[in-house]
Amino acid sequence: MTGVARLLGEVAHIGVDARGGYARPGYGDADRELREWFVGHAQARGLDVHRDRNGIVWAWWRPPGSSGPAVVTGSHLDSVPGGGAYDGPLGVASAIGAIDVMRARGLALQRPIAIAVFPEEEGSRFGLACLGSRLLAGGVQAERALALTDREGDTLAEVLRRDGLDPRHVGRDDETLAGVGCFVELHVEQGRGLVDLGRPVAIGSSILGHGRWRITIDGQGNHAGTTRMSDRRDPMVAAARTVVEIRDLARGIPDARATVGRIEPVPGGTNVIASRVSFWVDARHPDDLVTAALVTSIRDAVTRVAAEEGCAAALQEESLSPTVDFDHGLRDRLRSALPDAPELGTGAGHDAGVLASRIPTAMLFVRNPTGISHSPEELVEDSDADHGAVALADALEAVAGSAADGSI
Ligand code: HGY
Ligand code: MN
Ligand code: MN
Repeated sequence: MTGVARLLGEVAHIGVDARGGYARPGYGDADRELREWFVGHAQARGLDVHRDRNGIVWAWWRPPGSSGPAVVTGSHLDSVPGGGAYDGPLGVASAIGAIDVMRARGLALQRPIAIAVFPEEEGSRFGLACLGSRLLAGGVQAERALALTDREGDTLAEVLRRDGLDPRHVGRDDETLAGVGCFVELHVEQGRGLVDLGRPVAIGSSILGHGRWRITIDGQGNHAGTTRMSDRRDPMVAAARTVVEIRDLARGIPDARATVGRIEPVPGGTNVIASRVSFWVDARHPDDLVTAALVTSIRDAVTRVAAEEGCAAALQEESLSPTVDFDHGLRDRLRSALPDAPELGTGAGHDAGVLASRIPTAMLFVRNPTGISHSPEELVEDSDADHGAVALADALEAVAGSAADGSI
């Protein structure tokens, strides 16, 4: 009905991860192919498309008579390693579908509408979540961002240059933000809330504060066969013990989450005692002070365990996003447009969460029958994808059309 499933079907072959799901790191070939797919559809609809100095792609629809700051929707196209088909692309495809629905309704909107596609939302390549929206909003200093490196050791500056952007121009962009009245992001639900409620679409209420910390443990690299167990200073053992302690610490704090999903031994040989092990902790809690306290406990634990194993440990913050309560006025407008939609919080971060520090933002979530995300098992039924795009059209119309009183 809205064509969202068909749109997603057009990109299903892009960036397939041989291990299952998708591997679409920011600024990579798959990301670029997806971006071109989006630009093609936007231009085919006569939208005015441009890519800003932070690499965000904007597609503008300025209906006759519309003026003032835009009502913006959109999401991201990059994925985590082994990611699902909907985390990000559903929001972009639904934005295209919503504009098709609104055009078919022949609406006379007061405000222009834009679709924004943000790069490197997952932070899978450079470690900093929501890199594009963070640069736009001034949530990260340009020089810190440009010095970030990927697993190949390429800096963001080098990657941006190869991608046709000038690193000297990245950073906070108040001029672009001045043209944005609000941002409404549609996203696949990354949980079972809507499944349990038996509803297709929800309005977002909040985002759990979350951060990422890199832990490095240094020991003594050596031979697996000639080194007696009593003579070892094995960082892999210290890391393994710490991972279990992190799990136990998080289990002991209601609503806390802590995850170690990535671990990198050096040199990583089967018959080699590692000299160094790096691993990353993703910690989250509704109260930012509790997150901070959990990280302090983790720091203490890894320092103690490393010392017991004859190793040395360091913990470094790589990304931090505070808990976000979405703009109440905007949420009320969405609630008036979608009276049957329940409200749900999310434990997942989003560009809408980062932009909330600068402009009113809101989210819509679409039912995911498996409730699983950041995995190939992430799912949205075609009929729910249609519900989502129509709900997004209703929401955008309520905000853009109701702006006649000048308030957004
Ligand atoms: O990690 C997150 O919460 C989001 O999917 N980037
Ligand atoms: Mn994600
Ligand atoms: Mn996402």
